[in-house]
Amino acid sequence: MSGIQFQVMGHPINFGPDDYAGLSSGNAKVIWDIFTKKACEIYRDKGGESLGGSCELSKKGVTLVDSVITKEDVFAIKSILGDDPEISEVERSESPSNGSPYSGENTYTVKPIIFNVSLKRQINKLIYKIMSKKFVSDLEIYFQSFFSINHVMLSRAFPDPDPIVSFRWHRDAGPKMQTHIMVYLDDYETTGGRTEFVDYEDSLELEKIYSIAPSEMFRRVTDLSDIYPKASIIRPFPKSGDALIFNSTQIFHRGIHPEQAFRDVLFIILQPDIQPWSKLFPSERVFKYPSGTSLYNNHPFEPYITRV
Ligand SMILES: O=C(O)CCC(=O)C(=O)O
Ligand SMILES: [Fe+2]
Repeated sequence: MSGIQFQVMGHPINFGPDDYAGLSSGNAKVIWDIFTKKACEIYRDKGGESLGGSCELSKKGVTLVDSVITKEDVFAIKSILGDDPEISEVERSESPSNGSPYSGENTYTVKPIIFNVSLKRQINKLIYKIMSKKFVSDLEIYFQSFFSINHVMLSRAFPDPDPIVSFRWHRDAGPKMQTHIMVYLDDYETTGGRTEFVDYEDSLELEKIYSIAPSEMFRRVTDLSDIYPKASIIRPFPKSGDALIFNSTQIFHRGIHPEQAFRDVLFIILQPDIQPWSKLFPSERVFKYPSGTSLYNNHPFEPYITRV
């Protein structure tokens, strides 16, 4: 590791021998665990609050926050998106990765919306609104560290009688504290589209009997009642402008396709970081995903490395 220094805002980050061994291992999970640990240490050293564990998000792994943006904000973004499912910004997504029984089939009814300049501008504005002082401080207490926005996505889901991928029970690949904010841009009552969750405690039980690698999408199920009838499923009913916030790598979740109309959602993907989100935002980088299927692809220390 000689010749490489890690610095945050000019201050070196100190590592122990175990950390160096972990960093040299090339194992993304190990490297992310070290990064997360450092992020918590730095946050504590800066006098960050240490009340983690008390909020619903910390206890259950998911929470519904009402009205993180206003109806006017929703309207502003909807008027850029339009309501024609075939609008040019919307492209049919790739079929899921090769090897799944769905490869090549044209049945994948979720479309990532391609960001144009006005969408990017509007989303940046919305993110500043959502990230109020209180909202950020609550999230820091949950993370026990600073956090940053890894990327944002806009997706439009259509009715689909045979749900696949994110619409079957799963956990995402990625660092342990990876947390998604789903800002619903439609009322559940209008579309029927929503998202369901199994809380931390039950997710720990479920993983013992339903252990599926992120690549094994075809083994994912839509119904848990045979596998784990006791699971208490959390079923929020979001209105447009509400946000679902959840730990996507530790708790099981699945989308429910809309029935009547399409469901638009803005996703903001958060990961622990060693400096506040606003130091790394705005950035073109947040619009760059997907570059791969795993968020482990991003080396968390990379922005902080100084080669000497
Ligand atoms: O679209 C949905 O409701 C599910 C989203 C999901 O699986 C995720 O954000 O990781
Ligand atoms: Fe997911």
